[in-house]
Amino acid sequence: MFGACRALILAVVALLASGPAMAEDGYDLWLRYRPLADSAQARYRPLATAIAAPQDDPSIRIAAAELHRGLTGLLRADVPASADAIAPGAILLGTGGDRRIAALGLPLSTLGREGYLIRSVRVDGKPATVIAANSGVGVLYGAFHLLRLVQTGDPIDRIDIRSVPKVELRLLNHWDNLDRSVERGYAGQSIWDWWKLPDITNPRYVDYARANASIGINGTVLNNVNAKADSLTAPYIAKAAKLADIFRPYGIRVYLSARWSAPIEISGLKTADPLDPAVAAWWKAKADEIYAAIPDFGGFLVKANSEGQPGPQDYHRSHADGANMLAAAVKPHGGIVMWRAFVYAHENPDDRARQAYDEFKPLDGRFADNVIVQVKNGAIDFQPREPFHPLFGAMPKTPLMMEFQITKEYLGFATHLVYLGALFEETLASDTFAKGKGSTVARVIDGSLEGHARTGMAGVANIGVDRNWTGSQFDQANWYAFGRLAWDPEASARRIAADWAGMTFSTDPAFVAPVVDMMMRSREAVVDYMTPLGLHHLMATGHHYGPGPWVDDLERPDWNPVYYHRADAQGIGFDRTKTGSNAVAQYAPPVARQLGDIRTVPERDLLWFHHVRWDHRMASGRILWDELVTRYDRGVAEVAAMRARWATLAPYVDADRHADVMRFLAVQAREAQWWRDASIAYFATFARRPLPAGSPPPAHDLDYYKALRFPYAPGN
Ligand code: GCW
Repeated sequence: MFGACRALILAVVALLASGPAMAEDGYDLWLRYRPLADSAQARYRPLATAIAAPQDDPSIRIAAAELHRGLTGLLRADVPASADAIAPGAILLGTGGDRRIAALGLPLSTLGREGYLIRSVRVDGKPATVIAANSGVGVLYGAFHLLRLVQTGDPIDRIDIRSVPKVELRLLNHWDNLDRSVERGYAGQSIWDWWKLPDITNPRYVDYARANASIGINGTVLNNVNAKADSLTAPYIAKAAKLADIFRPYGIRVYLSARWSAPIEISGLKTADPLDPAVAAWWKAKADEIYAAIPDFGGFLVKANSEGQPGPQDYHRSHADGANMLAAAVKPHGGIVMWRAFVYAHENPDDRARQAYDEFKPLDGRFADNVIVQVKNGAIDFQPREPFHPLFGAMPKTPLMMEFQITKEYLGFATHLVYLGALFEETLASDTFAKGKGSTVARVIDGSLEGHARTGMAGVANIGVDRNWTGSQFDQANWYAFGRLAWDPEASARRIAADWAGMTFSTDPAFVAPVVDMMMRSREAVVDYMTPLGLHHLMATGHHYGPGPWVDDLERPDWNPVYYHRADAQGIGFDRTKTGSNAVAQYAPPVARQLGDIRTVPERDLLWFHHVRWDHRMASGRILWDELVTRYDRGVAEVAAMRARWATLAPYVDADRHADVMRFLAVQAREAQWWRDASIAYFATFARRPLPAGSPPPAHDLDYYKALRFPYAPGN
């Protein structure tokens, strides 16, 4: 009895002595503000003695409060915020309208509404740091930038930073339903408690806004693109308005997904034909109603005539007819319409990868000027790897915005550690050759290639009510990286990972270097153990979690994995060249030539574009079958290496989060093996060749993998 009691006391003492002062569960994200090392505190303190900020702008008040909170935590010193006199080492916030800022003669005119300057200056003869912008929100962004520098140990003396977002709309898309379920969400229920809104609000809404503002996200689509008409009824508009009120000072606008058939469902109209004047009048009145409640409402996001959703084609009208009618309704209020290009129909026998291009390309130039077409990064659907969508660069007269998926529907949900910064960067850096070399997707998205002022990037959110927000510690990095890349699509994913790891765990280089390396490799690992060499869409039915390359019995051909891999006795892969679907011809000629030739296509895209013989000789000298198996093995080995590496990093991370990540990696290791074994067991039935030397046989026979069922996996 005494022994047990003593052991308990010792355990408690050990716990108190070891870990940091506060328990870490991931809730604080990258805004933890735990004390820096003593030497760093000493370095920064003279440069952050006080915060001088005008009190009349709500965003600047928030910026000052955040700096106070952050610096007080990081420097273990009270850094007071006031509107008053400048002390040496003060941080001065303000816009050009502010007398003290105006006196500094800073070049604010080129910053736009959201850009900012951070500079070391002298005010009244005293050294100070100024954060200046043309709006309070610009100042808020600058404050978060300064905090990031302190968090990651970057110098802030003699500072001279100018930052302007390259993309106008930097949005999260929540696939959140009104009953709080989240389509393809793996971090618990929706954070929007629609039932209690607008009367009762959750403090999380504020922390959500802080986190988003810290990475420059300036808009949020609150509801699923598979929308319910109810979101557009008066009670739900009032709920959305409450959220908009909370988000406004953080620079975040609210948008809604609109269900095409809402006029029929809400008001009993006979039709939703976009050219019917009664329908147009209904949407105009609806827009007026929304703007009366939410004066800065951003506009609508629409999924139409896709996967069973209603749309203008139900009335033999085009996507442009539909988008333009809605655009006219929001135009007087300055609103926009984001019209998704994710369309495909099983009635259409064409290669699914071709369909969005075939549908939208002819509409180039036919969209109203407040419409922006939202295109997924690849032509199929958020796979571990896809070549860039052929629409990028192919619709020069139409602004196109990027849609990435932050939630990892096809990359192991929140369970697998996969850093998507590498995926986002790969797509953005891809060269469309639309206007010659250097016509990158990033330049289509930021408008510079085709001269569009309206630009945007959307990320399907991975946020839920889980304590750590995103379902796992490392999935926070994907939210973070999305925001940073939306601000600057040419930023480095590696650099962003380093910032995130430093702020989230530890800035010790002995920690950051191996973690960033692990993050950067993690994306290739998932490609290897799920869909190597250009394979895609091989997941089991419904939940999209585990492997199901054998699935061939779904009602729509283009939902079956066999449609995509086309394995047979000769070889494997989807022929998208001239001899096949010729989807490759949708790319600009230099790209089409490269991808369409088996000798020049990058191996990473080989089976996306070609049906390749099992004995085809690969760059490694191995035949295709051996290379495929080798890649699967490599993916499994990489996860083992990630586990081993993370285990060595315990000294740098609080025990709770370290153990949490360790447990997730154990699941990932088991499941990487499952993907590898099931896929190899299945493809071997076509290849009919031995495994390469040293590659172990699958743990079970194919029937075992085929019989596995997961009826309650999220998203089923
Ligand atoms: O990938 C598919 C998802 C659907 C999603 C759809 C889309 C919102 O499996 O759940 O529906 O994409 O992007 O519209």
